[in-house]
Amino acid sequence: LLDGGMLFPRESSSREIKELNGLWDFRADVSHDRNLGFQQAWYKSRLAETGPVIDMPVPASYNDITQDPQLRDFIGWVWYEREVLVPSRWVSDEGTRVVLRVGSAHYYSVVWVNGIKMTEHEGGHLPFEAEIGDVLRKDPGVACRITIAVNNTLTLHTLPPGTIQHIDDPTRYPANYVVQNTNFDFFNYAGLHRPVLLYTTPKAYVDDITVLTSFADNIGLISYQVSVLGSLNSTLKVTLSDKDGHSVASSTGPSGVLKVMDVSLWWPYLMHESPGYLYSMEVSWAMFLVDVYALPVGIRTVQVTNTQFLINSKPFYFHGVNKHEDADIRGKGLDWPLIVKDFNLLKWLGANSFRTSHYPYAEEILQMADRHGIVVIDECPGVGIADIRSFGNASLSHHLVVMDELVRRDKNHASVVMWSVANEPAAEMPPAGFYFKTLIAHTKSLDVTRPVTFITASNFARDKGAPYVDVICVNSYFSWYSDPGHPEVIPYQLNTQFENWYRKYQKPIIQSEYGADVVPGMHTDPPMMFTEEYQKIVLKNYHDVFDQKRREYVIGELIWNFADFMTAQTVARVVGNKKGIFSRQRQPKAGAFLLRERYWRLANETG
Ligand code: BDP
Repeated sequence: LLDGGMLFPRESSSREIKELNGLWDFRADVSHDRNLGFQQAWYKSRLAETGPVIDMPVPASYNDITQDPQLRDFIGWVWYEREVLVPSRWVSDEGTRVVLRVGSAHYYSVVWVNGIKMTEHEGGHLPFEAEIGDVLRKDPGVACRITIAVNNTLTLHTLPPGTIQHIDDPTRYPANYVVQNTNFDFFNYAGLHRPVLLYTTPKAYVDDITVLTSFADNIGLISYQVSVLGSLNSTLKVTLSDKDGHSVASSTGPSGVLKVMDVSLWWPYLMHESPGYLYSMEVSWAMFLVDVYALPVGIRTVQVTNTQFLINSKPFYFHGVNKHEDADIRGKGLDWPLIVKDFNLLKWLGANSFRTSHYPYAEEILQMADRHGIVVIDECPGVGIADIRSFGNASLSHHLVVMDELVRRDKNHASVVMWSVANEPAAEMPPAGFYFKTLIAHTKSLDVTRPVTFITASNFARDKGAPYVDVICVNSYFSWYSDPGHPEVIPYQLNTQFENWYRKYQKPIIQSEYGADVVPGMHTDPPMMFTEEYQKIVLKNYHDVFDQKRREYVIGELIWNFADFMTAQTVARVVGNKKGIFSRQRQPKAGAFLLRERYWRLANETG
């Protein structure tokens, strides 16, 4: 297990936050071996003193911010720097911890403060922190200069994996160049993707909280565990308040059970008139001047039978979407207007769920899902594990750490009902059996309450990971990647797909991807690939089979994809993947209206 918790930074009477979003100085290290920044120790003085800098917004991917093709496709280290004035009381008071937190930086990062290395972190999509108070105290009065070097290079042992190819054939190319090959279908956006901030806590502080929730009749139960760091000779208090701020249960000590009479359960929004109910669990001390942290908690249960997915003991049918963190200009940078727009579109659509394909999304998005009662399948960045070397020990150990980090970050979200440890791995390869057995067992040891799955596109008879999942999640693209132009094959092939998987495993099945590309505004009759009509007929043919099978053991359908998104440039992509039912700018295609009608009908029938 990892050292320490990763609670979302929240203000309280004992904690302050200073956001560092906005403009940072930026330079890509374009030197031949991409290592000049380290050789010249660019972190030692202001970045502007060692070379030219440009403005770079944070949070955002850097790729689409300038007109420079070299920066869009850059591979290697880029350097960010920002000077901050820290309130003097943070520095003068020895009793204050000052923590620097990076919401996510893709892919590998090194962080310095005033030229002193604070931390490094591997992996985009998940937060990391460093306590910087001691460094600030060395030189009080001096501005706090934060330098973050970020490298987007993917190798066989990163998650997701990739390979670097050196193109250096003088008979064909005027100059050498390097390509990042990947086995996933989205642009490898990079940079400081989520908020960077400073926050304070007292010296003795709440480091982590874990809640497990259940209920019996009308009594809700929250069994909690609080870890406190820094010594404190005082009793820890835990108080649970309802939405109106009334205290409804309390306890003392670092672990215990809160009993909530007449509980308001957390429900998905189509299953209840007051969905997404969250209590506030405040952890504090009897003494003055100690730490206070309030965690939102939804009380609900999740279970899987061999034909059903149950939330609060009621069958739940996933009618939802797969998404991406992706938009014009900001790439994968967190963007509130986009987040709120997307939730509005989910509700317009009648979607009750989404999968965080193919990496953990920002915590801010999961908090929205909690509050709005949208169900989430939380996926780690295990996408495109296809090379046999990526099933080796180095890769597996890193994958286990990523699951540690993911569960540590997301364990308390009521909206998260299942973990997905990978998307479309080469699960038929011999080492896949051991790999997924280990990975899934590890994830279950981290969280005993949620089912675990990975998303497969392998043959049912040869998939070596499927024996270990709780829910079978299958992607298929009948009449697209196979039998292109023949939507009439779908009923037969899809029925066979479901029957094969169910006969072999007797586990509930989610169609975790299906879809077709549409260039918005392209029309033909009879329908041809890439037209609005073709997407509609593909969807319709899939839906007919879902309607038969959902009465048996199919427990969900997630369209690929919610919106168009950017990919690498290939012959199969017309400025990105166009399988969205919304365009990248979030305008509906014909398929969105079809899906909307269906999802609202399903909402009335199944919730
Ligand atoms: C699936 C992948 C997804 C792709 C999709 C597609 O899981 O990431 O974008 O195919 O090709 O296999 O559109």
